[in-house]
Amino acid sequence: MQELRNVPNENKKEAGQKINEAKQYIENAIAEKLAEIKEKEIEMLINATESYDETMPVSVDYGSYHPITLVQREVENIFLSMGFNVEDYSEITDDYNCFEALNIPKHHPARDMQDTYYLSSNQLLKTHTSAAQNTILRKYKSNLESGNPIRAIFPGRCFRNEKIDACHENTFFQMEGIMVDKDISISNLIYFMKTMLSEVFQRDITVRLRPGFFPFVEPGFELDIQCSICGGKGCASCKDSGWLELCPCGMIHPNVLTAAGIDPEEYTGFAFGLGLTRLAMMKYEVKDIRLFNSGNLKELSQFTDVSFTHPEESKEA
Ligand code: FA5
Repeated sequence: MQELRNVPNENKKEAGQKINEAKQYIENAIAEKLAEIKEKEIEMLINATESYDETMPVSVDYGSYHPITLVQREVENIFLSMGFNVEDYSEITDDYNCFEALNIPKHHPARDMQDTYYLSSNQLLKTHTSAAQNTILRKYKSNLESGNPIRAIFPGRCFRNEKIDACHENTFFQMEGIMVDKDISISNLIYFMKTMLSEVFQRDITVRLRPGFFPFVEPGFELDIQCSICGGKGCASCKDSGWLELCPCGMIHPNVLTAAGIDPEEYTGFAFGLGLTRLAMMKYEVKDIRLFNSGNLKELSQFTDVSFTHPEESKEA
């Protein structure tokens, strides 16, 4: 076809027809051969003497941890060693916990950035792990009365109506952390963030802290990590900025403490919302966040050093 332009004009029509005929002939021959092969395959399967017994134990590796599970456990262990409780929280919440208890009243513009699935009876799929703050603060409020701090982390899956790209998913994981006591300050917050990041990465990483607005903290910060895919030069994974928003944080707003029945005159605290999926991206240098929900076992299983074998096989071993 490419050579057709070199054929003299008067012969072009005839040459074009002949090429098309030849193309058609080859395509038909391939289709016929494929059909023949398929038929033979089916025949072989029908006549096979060997049969597949699905009750037999499998002899290959059985599976592996998902990279988000790996990084989640790592962060959990770091905070456990610093006296934090690990809390679980449902994926379905309500308007009060997801927004109102967090100083985001109805019609507040901050809601526009976190659209989600609304279910019946005023329930919704949680848009951020902050949705558990009120519940956890109430659960551990008695700690304060007995002179102990509240220290908790709560990982979880979040859902948002997002324009999906290399660093945004509609379903992703965050890990929230809170600490409340007398005299908790921004220095405490920075200490915990630094400790967590240096333990997770075990290498030098560049982060930056800048002011950020979240109605449930005052002051609020954005903690960004320099993109480990491009080393800060700018690429698709960081939307060409060289930085990735990783862990917004700040001092818990007095209204949030009050909503949980804690006196903000007496106690202060910090909160952070770590993007776990993005942390896994940066730690394992995964270029595209969509890999995590893809079910691509070949790629997802490469980060773990633990693989499962079938229970029967491990018994034999
Ligand atoms: C929040 O969700 C706040 N609740 C965080 C917070 C908690 C602030 C406590 C202050 C105090 P944000 O929408 O920026 O903030 O999300 C937090 C992190 O989650 C982001 O920095 C990012 O790492 C991750 N994240 C957010 N949206 C997505 C998404 N669509 N895909 C993947 N990760 C996301």
